Amino acid sequence: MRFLSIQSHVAYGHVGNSAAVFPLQRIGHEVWPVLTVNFSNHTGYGSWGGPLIPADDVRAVVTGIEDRGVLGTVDGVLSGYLGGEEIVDVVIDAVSRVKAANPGATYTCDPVMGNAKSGCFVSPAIPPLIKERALPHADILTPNQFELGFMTDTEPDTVASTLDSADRVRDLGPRTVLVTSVLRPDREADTIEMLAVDDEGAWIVQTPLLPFKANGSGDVTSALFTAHYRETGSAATALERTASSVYDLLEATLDSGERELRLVQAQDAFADPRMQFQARQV
Ligand code: PXL
Repeated sequence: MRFLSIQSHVAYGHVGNSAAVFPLQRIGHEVWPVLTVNFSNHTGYGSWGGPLIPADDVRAVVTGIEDRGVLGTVDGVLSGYLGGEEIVDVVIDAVSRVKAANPGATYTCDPVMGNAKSGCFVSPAIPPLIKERALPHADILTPNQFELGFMTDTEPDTVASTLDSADRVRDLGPRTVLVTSVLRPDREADTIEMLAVDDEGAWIVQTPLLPFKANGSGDVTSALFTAHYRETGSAATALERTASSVYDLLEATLDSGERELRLVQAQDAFADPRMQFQARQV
């Protein structure tokens, strides 16, 4: 498949496209990265160099691809961390142009806003823009539990309330929702879950909770889930493959003692996931 991926680029480390592109390529997909920022490193370090790419420049890259006559061959558009506020409209415009050329193409929106631990880490203008403008165009949405709460004005915590919030957000556009970092109050100790819902049903997968947080893991998760879901049409299979790959990536990162994802070193986990976790229908 071919993905148009509109996300950050960082020179050092792995977030945004610098996290999503290689795993997609490693499992055999073509990726056309469109950059929204060109930073030295992710913002979790507290300082960085390099520019936000002006919205008009991002749009010009999409237009240049369109001028090659190839937009209709795109199977999916991905977006993640948006940088500037105007990028939202550039993404929506790209999605509209791709879908006009290929009605079967999907848009995966990873509504990057923040997480339960750090709170909101994007500009405060961004979350309402994602909710009001991007969400209605999304086919696949990949929020963490915190972002799902923001988009639905709910506070999902249990499996039941998370499913309820996922159904609410599905009424706003995306038929398929992957909720990451599900931390239900009655979970088994030292576990974390992901939950996927589509028109066929809902599934949950549990993995051991590793004692650290690596920036970019959500970007890898959203990309891999999209590719596996588009390839197999099964949310359960996509969930299992994604959990298997991302867990091994995180474990390799933890074992290395490095702060950045060990994306290259753990690459076999993308191409040949061990499938050590089973999804359960809920
Ligand atoms: O992982 C999301 C992300 C994307 N892009 C940039 C980031 C982050 C998170 O830290 O800093 C530039």
